[in-house]
Amino acid sequence: MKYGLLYHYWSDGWSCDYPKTAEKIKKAGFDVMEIGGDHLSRMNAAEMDALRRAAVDLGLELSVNIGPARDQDLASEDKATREHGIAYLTDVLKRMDGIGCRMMIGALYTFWPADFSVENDKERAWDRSIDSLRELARAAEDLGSTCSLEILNRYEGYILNTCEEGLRYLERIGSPSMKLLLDTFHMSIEEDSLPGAIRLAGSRLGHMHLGEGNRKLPGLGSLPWAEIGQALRDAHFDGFAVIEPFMRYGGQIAKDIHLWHDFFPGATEAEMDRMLADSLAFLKQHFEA
Ligand SMILES: [Mn+2]
Repeated sequence: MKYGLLYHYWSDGWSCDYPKTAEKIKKAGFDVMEIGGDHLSRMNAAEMDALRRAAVDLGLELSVNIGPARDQDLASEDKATREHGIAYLTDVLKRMDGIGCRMMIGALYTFWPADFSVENDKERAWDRSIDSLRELARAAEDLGSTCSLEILNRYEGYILNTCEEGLRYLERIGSPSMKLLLDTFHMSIEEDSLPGAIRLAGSRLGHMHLGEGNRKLPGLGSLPWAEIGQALRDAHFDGFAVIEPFMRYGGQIAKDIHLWHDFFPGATEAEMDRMLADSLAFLKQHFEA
């Protein structure tokens, strides 16, 4: 298992200077940088090369996090929208190959966040998205890449809310390139037992997102981290465990993830660095027992 961090930690907006951020993430002790798929999809050849070289020079592995837009919805009733989504994700997979990355993650089966102002037919959405993912799976298999489908809580999605659902869904896709992403934040809302869900996923667990129930860094809340670590060992998880904290108030990220209060008023970058270092040490202590 390798420890990673989502690129946005020091920022309150979604933009990112990746070579510079890669250095900070490495310096903080991580082995993996998770980048934004929308960024990768818009990078020119020179930007992709700079990112690839920064990762190689630092010995940092990469994963790509995608929250597809509405016009890229693989579960859409509209065939052209589904085709647009498949083409978009296939292009990202090819670009990943160019930067030496093999893991694409997120709610790839639909768009994010879901629209609950309309009537959503879950059964039909499964049929349509599963067909779309079978097509995407062929591209992933050809490139030797894996797609980890993120299970979301009820306020952000309706297609996959629990690990048990995710496993039935993977069964229907029927490709080794498709796995599950369990995120402890979403799990804390939907699962009876976090360690139980991890053990249930077993070898189908492709990726982990780590954060407390309020999306603070692991160790600052009340999730059962020692038990989560034991479950990851029991599942022989050897993928990327990426910390995905959302703690900064006041910018676009806070708006998008619905953070309406300031956890750490006036926190300096040095204090953010200290909290991050403490969290990584905490995780290692609880996961490597
Ligand atoms: Mn997540």
